[in-house]
Amino acid sequence: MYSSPTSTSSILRTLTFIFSFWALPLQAETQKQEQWEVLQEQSFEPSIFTQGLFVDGDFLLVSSGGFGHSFISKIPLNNSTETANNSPHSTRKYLPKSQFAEGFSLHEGHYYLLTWKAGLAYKLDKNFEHLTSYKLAYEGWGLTSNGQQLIASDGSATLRFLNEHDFSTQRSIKVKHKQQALNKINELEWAQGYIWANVWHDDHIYKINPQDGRVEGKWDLSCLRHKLKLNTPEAVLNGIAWDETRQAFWITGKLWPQRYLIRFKEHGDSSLQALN
Ligand SMILES: [Ca+2]
Repeated sequence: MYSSPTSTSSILRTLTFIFSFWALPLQAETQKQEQWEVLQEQSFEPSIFTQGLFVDGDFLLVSSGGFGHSFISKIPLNNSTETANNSPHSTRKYLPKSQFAEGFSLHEGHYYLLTWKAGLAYKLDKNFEHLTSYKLAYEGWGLTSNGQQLIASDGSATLRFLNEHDFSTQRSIKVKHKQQALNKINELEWAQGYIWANVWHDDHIYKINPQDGRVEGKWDLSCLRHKLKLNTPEAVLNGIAWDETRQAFWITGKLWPQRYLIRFKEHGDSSLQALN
C-alpha cells in the first residue's frame, strides 16, 4: 500500500513548564457549564495535518492527511524531552500519493487506517506493515474502537459500527445535538464508555452516547486555536487521543505546533478539584 516508506521525523519537544487553567465557555447554547483543564502542553510537529490520533502504550500514533504527502507516524510519548526528529524510536510511513490518510485507530492489537475518497481502508501490524485491505463505500473520516467494533465517521452525522473482519456495518447511529443532526463529524475517540468527537471546522469537543447518538457533553476549546494564531483557516481543532496512564486526553489540531493534555469536567463533577 505504501509508495515510499520514510523513517523518523516530527518534533516532540516538551515544554518544561506544566500549567493548568480553567476555561469556562460562555456560549448560551451550552447545556451545562462544561469546564476543562490543561494538565500539560507539548510541542508538536507543525507540518502534521492531523486526522487520526491515539495512544498505544508509550507511543502517540497520528495520521496526517493531504494528497501527495499523507503519512502515519508513531512518536514516543513517555520521554517528553525527546524530539521525534532525532528519535530512533519514532517511525513514519507514507501512503501512495493518490491517497489521503484519514481515521486511524488501534483495535485488537492491530492498527486500522481509513482513506478519504479512495474507497479503501487498511489493517496494519504495529510496524506499519500492510496486512489486509478493505473497500469503503463511503468517505473515510474518523475512526476509533470500542474494543469490540471499529467506529467510523464519514463526514455526515452518521457513525458506523464496523465488523473488523470485513468492514461491514453492523449498526449505525445518527448523532444529534439538541434534536439537530450533528454533521461533519471527524476525528473520534472511545473513552469512558462514550464516543468523543471533533466536528470539522468546529472548536468544540463532543461527548456522544454510543447507544442513541445523543450529545451529552460539549466543550469549547476555541481559545487554544486563537492563542496559536495560525494563519490558515484549515488549521482546525482535530485530534483526540485518550491516555489511559494519565487519565486525560491528548488534544491537537491540523498544523498545530502544540498538543495539550486535557481533562474535561462536567457540571457537578468535583473530581478535578482534588488534582489541583
Ligand atoms: Ca482518536
